[in-house]
Amino acid sequence: MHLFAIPRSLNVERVTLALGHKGLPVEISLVDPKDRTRVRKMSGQELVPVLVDDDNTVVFDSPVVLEHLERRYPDPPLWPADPARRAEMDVFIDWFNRVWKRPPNLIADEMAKPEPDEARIQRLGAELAGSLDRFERLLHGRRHLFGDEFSAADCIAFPFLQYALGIDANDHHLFHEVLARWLATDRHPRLAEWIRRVDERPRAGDVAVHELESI
Ligand SMILES: N[C@@H](CCC(=O)N[C@@H](CS)C(=O)NCC(=O)O)C(=O)O
Repeated sequence: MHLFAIPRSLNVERVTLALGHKGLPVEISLVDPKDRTRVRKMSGQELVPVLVDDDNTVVFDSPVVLEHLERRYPDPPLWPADPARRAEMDVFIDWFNRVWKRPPNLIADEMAKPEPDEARIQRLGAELAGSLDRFERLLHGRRHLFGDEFSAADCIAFPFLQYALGIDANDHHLFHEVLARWLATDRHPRLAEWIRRVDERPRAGDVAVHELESI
């Protein structure tokens, strides 16, 4: 199995967490962020992660990659077996991607403008910061977002929410700086515990990394 990635991609981290959970070996190839030719040729689009499975099936878009892994390698699971619980998790994943991610994306877009609208940034930032209470409540009395077990919901949310506990000094990605600025908190102890817990999990990143030249 082969995973195409760029360094520090949060959507790639979703997949490496899922692969780590399932104990699946993968080779990771770092793509030059400025040259997407190979990714486009392989998948018909330019974004990573792109997974090429052992039978050469090509899958992209992180939630779709997670679903593919679950279908093909169901054990250990990332979704609940019960159809209703499973649908609830899908609703969460959809909300996270379509609703939760909007404010930080809009803030980053605004900040990249020559004259950013500071009032708009503040408004969106307050919305982003306000979302933390909801995650704190989701973790009430359970170890992960949808229960005691680690799940697809944790894979989807963790790479983004981890910035509530700070940012690596070498991470200068604007979107990540936006997350770190607005999510910083010392008032969400369950969330902080969850971030530390998930951060200890295995990720499929310790495997051979091939630089662009070698793929
Ligand atoms: N919906 C896609 C989004 C993928 C995406 O935005 N990937 C980013 C990296 S996290 C990317 O390739 N961005 C293009 C770039 O940075 O030039 C997913 O969840 O996989």
